[in-house]
Amino acid sequence: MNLCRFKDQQHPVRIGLVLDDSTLLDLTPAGVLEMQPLLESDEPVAQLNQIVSEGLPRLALAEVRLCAPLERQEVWAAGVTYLRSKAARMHESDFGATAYDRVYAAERPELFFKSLAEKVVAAGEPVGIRADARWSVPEPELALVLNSRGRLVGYTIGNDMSARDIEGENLLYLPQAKIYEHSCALGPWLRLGAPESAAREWAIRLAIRRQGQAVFTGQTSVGQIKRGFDDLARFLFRSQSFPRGAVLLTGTGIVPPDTFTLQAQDLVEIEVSGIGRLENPVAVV
Ligand code: DO4
Ligand code: MG
Repeated sequence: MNLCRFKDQQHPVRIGLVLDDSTLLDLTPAGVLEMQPLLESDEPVAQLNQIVSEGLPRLALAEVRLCAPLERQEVWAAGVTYLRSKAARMHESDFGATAYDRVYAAERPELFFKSLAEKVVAAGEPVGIRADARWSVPEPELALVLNSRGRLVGYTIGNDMSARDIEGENLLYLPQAKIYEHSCALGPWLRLGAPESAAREWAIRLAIRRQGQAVFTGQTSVGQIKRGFDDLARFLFRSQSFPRGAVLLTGTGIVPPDTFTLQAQDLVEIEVSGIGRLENPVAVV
């Protein structure tokens, strides 16, 4: 089941169920005005199955604009959860290398704050590359949607945009490499009702297009993540509460070669086989 937030010219943001590639069901007449109460329920899929009835209006996906699939949750990110990410980061950073090596093996994961909900970019909106960076990459990541009790209730696709030269220069610059205007994209919708075992079978694919031509493609599998989702969620909720829930990016396993940097007007396409596709153009910020 795919739950989305959407908008058209006449109405404010509404909640819908994506039925297929071209149709969505508007849940407004059923009294669903926000995602949060559903995400707080123990059985959101069962609840949605009860709500969905023949009478709800069907809309063409092409005629609405999808909004980022979160409301007031903070967005956090895990790092160095794939061997590929560890290797790339050890290579980019001379005196930071051992930190990456250690965190990959340690019990405590790397977790960092990524974005406020209102700063998240939706499908189709530009993701940013910093004007003061010379090496910028997308990080295609599975995002866990956690409710206020830390329970995994769904997934979406995330792009943890990163300035690798700034990150590599000094570990203390990580917040500047990771948190800036338009540095976090989420979408296109939330996938509900898949257990971790199913999600671990999903493929993640990245394609970067420049003037219509693919200039980088890469692929990995969610199964390559070293840590369990419960483990990541438990650490995030240690000594910290999230009354509105949280979204947690799970790290990247696809890293373009060191000679590659994004440019303005590139198109970043991230596909997660169990969810869909998140596409964003690139702009300098
Ligand atoms: O420590 C650097 C960030 C790691 C990261 O974002 C990732 O592995 O995805
Ligand atoms: Mg990342």
